[in-house]
Amino acid sequence: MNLFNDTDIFTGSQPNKTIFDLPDTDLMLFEGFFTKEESDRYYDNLLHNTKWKETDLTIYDKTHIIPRMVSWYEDKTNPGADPNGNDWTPELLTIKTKVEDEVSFKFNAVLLNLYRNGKDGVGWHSDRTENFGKNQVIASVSFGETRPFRLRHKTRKDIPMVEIPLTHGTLLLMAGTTQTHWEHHIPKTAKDILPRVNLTFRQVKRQL
Ligand SMILES: O=C(O)CCC(=O)C(=O)O
Repeated sequence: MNLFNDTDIFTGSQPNKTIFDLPDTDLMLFEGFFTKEESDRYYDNLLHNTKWKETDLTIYDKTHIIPRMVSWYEDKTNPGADPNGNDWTPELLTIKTKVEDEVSFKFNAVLLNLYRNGKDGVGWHSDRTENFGKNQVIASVSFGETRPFRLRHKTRKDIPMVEIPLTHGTLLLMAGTTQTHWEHHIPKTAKDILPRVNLTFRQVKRQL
């Protein structure tokens, strides 16, 4: 497969690293973290071999199907994990190890999101639940169509919204107090676009 050639981010063996100078967040972007060949291979594998499912969300007594497909993988030895949950695939474990080596942090779970087309997206939110802990470290890997990732500070209205195009093979690290002070969003678009697969690696510690 030879998709997403419209990008010049795959400049060599070293990813292009950006550290964002923003308050209340440790945000780091690695463009070309995976090579073009790796990215094409993982995209194809994850698109076709992941156990995708539709899920719903209830807000004010109304249930909505969320506009994307998801899949969850977690170490079964992790307290509270579903013993019948998905088994890690060799590809997911290889991606996880490469990310862990880069960021010097271990993850025990990943949420995969599939944005099938421009009608799929995710509304403003932060990833801060009691299962994940207060200042959780999230490593987000993207394959496929570039989608803009928007971030806004929850209380500092003087800080402009940040928009990061998450290109094929990119790693975005959200650490420090990012989830406490910032929220993020993937907007929908009327453009005719290809699917995008996103993986957010997390460390789940349940309060049992
Ligand atoms: O697709 C993305 O880049 C963001 C996914 C996300 O916000 C989430 O999994 O909580």
